[in-house]
Order: sequence, then C-alpha cells, then structure tokens
Amino acid sequence: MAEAETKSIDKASIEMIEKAASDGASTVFDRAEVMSPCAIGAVGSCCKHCAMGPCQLVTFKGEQLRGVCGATAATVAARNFVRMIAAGSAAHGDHGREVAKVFLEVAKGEAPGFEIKDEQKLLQLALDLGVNIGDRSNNEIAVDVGQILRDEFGKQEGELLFLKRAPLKRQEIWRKLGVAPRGIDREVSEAMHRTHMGCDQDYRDLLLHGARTALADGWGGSMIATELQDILFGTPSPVASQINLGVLKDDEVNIIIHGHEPYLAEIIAVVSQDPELIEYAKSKGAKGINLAGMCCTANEILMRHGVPIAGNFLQQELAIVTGAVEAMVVDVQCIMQGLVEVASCYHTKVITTDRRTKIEGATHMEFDEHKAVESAKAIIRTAIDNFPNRGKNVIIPNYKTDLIAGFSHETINYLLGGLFRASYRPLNDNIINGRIRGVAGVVGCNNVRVTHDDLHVTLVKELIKNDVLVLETGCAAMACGKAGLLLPEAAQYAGEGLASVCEAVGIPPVLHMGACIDNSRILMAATAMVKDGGLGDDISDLPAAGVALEWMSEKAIAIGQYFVSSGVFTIFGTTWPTLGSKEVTDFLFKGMEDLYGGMWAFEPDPIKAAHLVIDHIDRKRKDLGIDKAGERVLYDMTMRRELDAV
Ligand code: BF8
Repeated sequence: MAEAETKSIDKASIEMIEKAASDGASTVFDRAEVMSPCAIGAVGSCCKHCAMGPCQLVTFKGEQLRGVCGATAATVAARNFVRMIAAGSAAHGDHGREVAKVFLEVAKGEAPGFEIKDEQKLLQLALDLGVNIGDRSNNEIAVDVGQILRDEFGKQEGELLFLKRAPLKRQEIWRKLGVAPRGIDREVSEAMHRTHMGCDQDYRDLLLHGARTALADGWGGSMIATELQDILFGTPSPVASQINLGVLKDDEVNIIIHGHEPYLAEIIAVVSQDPELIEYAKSKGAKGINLAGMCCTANEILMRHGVPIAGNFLQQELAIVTGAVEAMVVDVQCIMQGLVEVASCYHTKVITTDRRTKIEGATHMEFDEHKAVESAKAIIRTAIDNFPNRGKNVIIPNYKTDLIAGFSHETINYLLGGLFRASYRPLNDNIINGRIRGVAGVVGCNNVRVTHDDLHVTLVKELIKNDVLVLETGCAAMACGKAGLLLPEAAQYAGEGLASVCEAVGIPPVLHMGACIDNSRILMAATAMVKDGGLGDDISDLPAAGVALEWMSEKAIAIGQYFVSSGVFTIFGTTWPTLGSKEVTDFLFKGMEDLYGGMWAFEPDPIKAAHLVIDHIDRKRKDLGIDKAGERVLYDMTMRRELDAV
C-alpha cells in the first residue's frame, strides 16, 4: 500500500497528499509525522494553571504524583476536561450570540441584503417564547424573539428557556442535580473560575459543572444559533448536491468558503451569481464563478442552497494543493494556520473575514453585515483578480459523489408523518415493530491520528447493516457523503428492515442534519421521539446512542457531554483525554449513568464501537419490552388519540 493510502480512504485526498509531497508543500499529514502527541497532556495529566508548574502528574513508569499545590490526578484531569467543555461551549455560544446580533439587525432593518426567510418557524418560536403576535409585522415579532434569545447569553439567574423543550423527566433530573444552566456565558465563566488554581478540587463537583456548561451549549448557544439561522436563512429541506475536491472547476474562478458562521457564506452564495461579477470573471479569462464549501460552513450552504462541498476538515489544505483555488475565504473555528503556508506554494489567497480570527500572512477583509452585499462583492472580486495568477501545476482530482442533505428536525417530521400530521410516529412504530433497531447520532471531526474518514464510514456501514438509522452532522456527515451513504440507493447496504423503511419513505439510511451547531437538531429529534410515545418517557429510554470516533476539537467534547447529560450513551474514538485518572475516567464511563442515564465510552475500533451501540440499543429495547420482533401495529384514529392524550 502506498504511504498516502494509510492516511485517508478518500481517493481524492490520497491524490492530493501525493501531489503535495511532489510540490514540496507541507500539510497536516506531514506535520503529524514530526509532531507526536504529548503523552502526559494526552491523558489529561498536565496542569499548567499556575506558574509553580506546569506539573506532570504521571511518571513514565505510570506512577501518579500530586501537583506542587497538592492537586491530585483526578482534580487535574477533571479540570482539563471541564476547560475543554468550556472552550467548546464558548465557541458555539459565541456563534449563537453573533447570530442573535445579526438576527436583531435584520429585524430592525439595519442589515440590508438579509431578510427573514422562514415565517412559520418565526411565528412558532414566538408562540413558544410567549411573544405577542397579533397583527404585528414579522420584523416587529422578530425583534422581540431576537432580544429574548440574545438575553439568554448574559442571564444570571433562573433557567435557559429552551430547557423546557426537553422531556419533563429530563428537566427534573437536571434540576435535582443542580445542573440546569442559568445563563450561557455564566456557566462558561464559572467553569473557568472553578478550574483556576486553588478553586474547585472535587472531581465530581467539577464534572457536574462541566455538565451544566455543556447543557448551556446544547440547549442554549447551539440551539439558539440553529433556530435563528433557520428563521433567517430558511429551514433546510432535502436538497441534492455533490461532494469532494472534484467539485472544483478547471475553467472557473474557484472560491472555497470555510468555517462556521453562515452569514457571509449565505450572501456570497447569492452574490456569486450576479451577472456583473460573472462578466468580470469572464474578462479575466474564466468561464464563471464556482463556489464550494469546506467544513461546517459547507454544511450550512449545502443544506440551504445546494452549494457543493469541496471537503471536510482534513481536506482544507488539500483543496489548495489542487492549484485551482483562487480564494479560501474563512471566518471562525477549525481553520488551520497551515493554510497560509500551503497557499504560499500556490497562488491561492487565504482571506480572513472575521474580527475574531486573523492569521499572519493572510489577507484580512472584514465582513460587515451592514454592507453585506458590498463586502461579499469585494471578496469575490479579489478572488477573480487572482484567477490570472493560476499556474500550470493544476490537478483537480476526478472524484465527486452525489448526495442528498437537508434533513432538519422539521423535515424528518414532515417526511415521516406527512403534511397534515407531521410526526415521528412512523419512526417510533418502525422502531417498536423492529424494522428499525434504533437510532445513532454519528457526528464530529476528522483527526489526523487515524486514517481520514475511515472510522466514520466503517462505523456507519456496520450500523446501517444492523438496521440502525443514522443521523449525522459535521465532518462525519461529509465522510459518509463521499462514500455514497447519503443517497437513497445506500439502502442496499442497510439491513432488510431499515432498507424497507427507507424505500417506503424515500430517504437514505443516513440522514445529513447539518453543521456541528445543528447537533441541537438531534436533541430535538430525540425529544420528539419521546413525546410521540411508545419509547419510554425520557431520552435515556430511547434505543439510541451517539458516536464521534474521529473527534479532535474541544467543541466535540462539549457536544459529547451535552449528549451524555441529556441521557445519551456516547462513544468517542481516537484518544481519550482523562486516562491519566482512573477515578475520573470511571466516573465518566460508569458513574454518569447513575446521574444522567447516559454515559461516555471510549472505543477506537469502528466495528467494536458499532457493536457497543447495537448492544446498548438492544438493552434499551429489552427494557422497553420491544426486544421480541412484533407484528407491525397499524394505528387507527382512536389509538392515535389515546397516544396523543398520554
Ligand atoms: O464544528 S466536525 S472538524 S468543522 S469541530 Fe470542525 Fe469537527 Fe469538522 Fe465544524 Ni465540528
């Protein structure tokens, strides 16, 4: 096997890893070979929270030490874990806050170029939040909705409003444990305080606050971002598109939009088809302007506009290696600093657009939502101006795969239940009758320490083969997209029961639900399944699990912890950041189940991870009394009414 083939299962990526080597461009794959992970830090045993250290709490013989201040390995591992949660929640929270700010500006007419796209979702949310509708305009209603949700970030007391969306039993658990978040920023700030030198030194207590902070992400920052983005840019519905580096075009100006917050990408998606700009591109020798996405921004504009995806996290530098990218336009999160160094070997301009993410050596063109169209046009013009600088060393890998995306919680509801009775009932029925064994949320990143995309794809194939319906977001969804699993035809890899449901409803066995911020959609889907009845009365009763085998970011830990604290059995792979403390690891892997009904697990092998999911699902099916294959139950109206009354 050629060396590049050990680094990725994706043929386009392998081709570009080889091209980078022959071009002398150093990518993440090369850097990972010279930079080994720090063995002490990897297991959460390095404390650098004061200047008496850093203290390493494990010796190479495996003996456990105390820090200079007396901190135990458990305290240090828990502190490090909670700081990861805080950073991840802060990233999603800051995204949500920025969305709320732009949402309010749009509602007040201060951000021309944007408008409210989903009136129905606005009105539903207004009703949920107790906002007066009457004969007020959408913009007036949106101002109230935006203000209420923006205030969630700085709230000091009480509870986050969206907690009330969770099953009642779940809310009671959170209240009893004292982990119901008060305000999004408050929990992040308290997490930083508690983990400061000489503060909270009880690992259980630290991890309880970690749960509170993570819940402030899942049921707070992330959920607010998803809801307001849907209202502003449209709630996703099924859309066909393509994925992989083959979506780049050799005769057009290629612009890649990379990052997370979707406003700039939204406006670029619209403006890039402006006839004046297309003419300008032609004047520079190009046939047109080709837009493609990278990372979670890609998911956002794929779901709402069908813009093709160039690749996931580990492909960001490889896209530049094609030699065909005029501009890599980035905003926030998951943007490698290595982009600039790789770009220096080609003609690509790396353009930073957000005040919070500047990179030395990149061109900074700050996006101003008050002048959205002008900002977007200026960026596109810069890309067009760069087209004549494209060299002859261009290879666009001839790989791209069709996919269907856009499965928001609302869309699944509608597809399953129909226009007049949107509902998860048919999904629950098919779980109860055993055609669908259970549901897995497969999410998260790529990690260069494992073969790119391999874990996601192997895991998901094993799950669907065993009749587990898969809901996906983030880079995991893109990995499966490249492998052809986001198409209805992928039902051929599914077990007989799952395949029959997919064929009847016309959906793929793997549903792409959006960006990482949209993991809140999975919480809503799980809640809807509980509320539709027949599968217990809490999320922890569902035959369901979460998996992120190729995780790498702190956001993934925050997501995993809010899944666990919401009652979901959650498996991570690659590496586990608390192995330096047996107490902390045992508490996360076992103790948390007693508190939340959900717990963490670490399993780097994708087939074994799939079977952990399946075993968990089977246990839950047994607890629910649906483990024996039953006859399919057809619900008449009386039965449906009885269920609705429960
Ligand atoms: O938020 S899955 S590598 S792109 S962190 Fe990043 Fe991970 Fe990809 Fe999006 Ni999520």
